[in-house]
Amino acid sequence: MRPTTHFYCGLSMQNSRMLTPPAAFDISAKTRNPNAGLRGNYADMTTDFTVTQQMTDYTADEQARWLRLVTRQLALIPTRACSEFIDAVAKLDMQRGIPDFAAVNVALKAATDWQLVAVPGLLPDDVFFTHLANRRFPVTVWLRSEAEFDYIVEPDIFHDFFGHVPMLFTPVYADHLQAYGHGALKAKRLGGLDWLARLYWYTIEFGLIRENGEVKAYGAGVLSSPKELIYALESNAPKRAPFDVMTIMRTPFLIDDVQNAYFILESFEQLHHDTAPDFTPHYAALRDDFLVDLSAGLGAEAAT
Ligand code: HBI
Ligand code: FE
Repeated sequence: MRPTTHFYCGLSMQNSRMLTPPAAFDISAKTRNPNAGLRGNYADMTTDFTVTQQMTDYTADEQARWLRLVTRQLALIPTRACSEFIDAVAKLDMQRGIPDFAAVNVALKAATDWQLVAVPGLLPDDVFFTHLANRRFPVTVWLRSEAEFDYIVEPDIFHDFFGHVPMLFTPVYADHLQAYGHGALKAKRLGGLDWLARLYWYTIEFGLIRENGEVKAYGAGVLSSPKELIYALESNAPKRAPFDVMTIMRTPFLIDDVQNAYFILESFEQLHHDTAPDFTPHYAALRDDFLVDLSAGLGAEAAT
């Protein structure tokens, strides 16, 4: 399936060397023509783009589909997800049904002081980052259709909840994500959003981490996709390189296929520490720099 609207993470192309501004996020156009542009119902949201999750709106078909999605993915994670993810998943009991964000928020508040907010779908960058900067994670309320069971481009509740929410229970990760929100808001003001979007992509979405000598997944895009979870960890095709902020910021990514490159953290402390500095001085240098040519390699290491 080839998506038509591409502004996930503000990047509209596979090779973001050819930088053009992302398609303007025009909610009014969406409300005028509900079939155009974004999925989701943006009509009933408040000014911060949040909605009320209506548990009774989920149909029996959707509950059944959720259970099949969760069950398939749970079978894959014990040997492939990082231990923090596995521990949180055990507490979340996602096989009980589509999660009620209000109930999860009680446990999440106690664990890391984060909160989930229900949203209609993709958000404009600055709205998304403002939520992160305030320890609020936007979770899409709708579930993919049956035709999208194996693959969906836009985030739905399965990607957002199964992929992202478990990691929010880990304090250092949770602190990093808030700091990322602040950094991204600043980068946007300075014209550096593409670099920060790549950082998000290769960490929060597609990040790998070494744990007791083995490579595991912590990125939501990897953990919510059966195909990519196996590919990212077990295929010889992609490059796997040590986590390096400046390399990541120069590495283009794919939004509609498995990645060509993955970056491996040594610890979540490394993520938090290496991204804590203010990148402002680097933006000028990055601006005149060339993107990494993945065909030439990244100093990649063999899969372990
Ligand atoms: N909106 N709901 C939602 N979820 C995202 O992950 C998201 C978004 N808007 C913008 C955005 N991501 C990106 O700009 C970041 O992924 C970098
Ligand atoms: Fe995501």
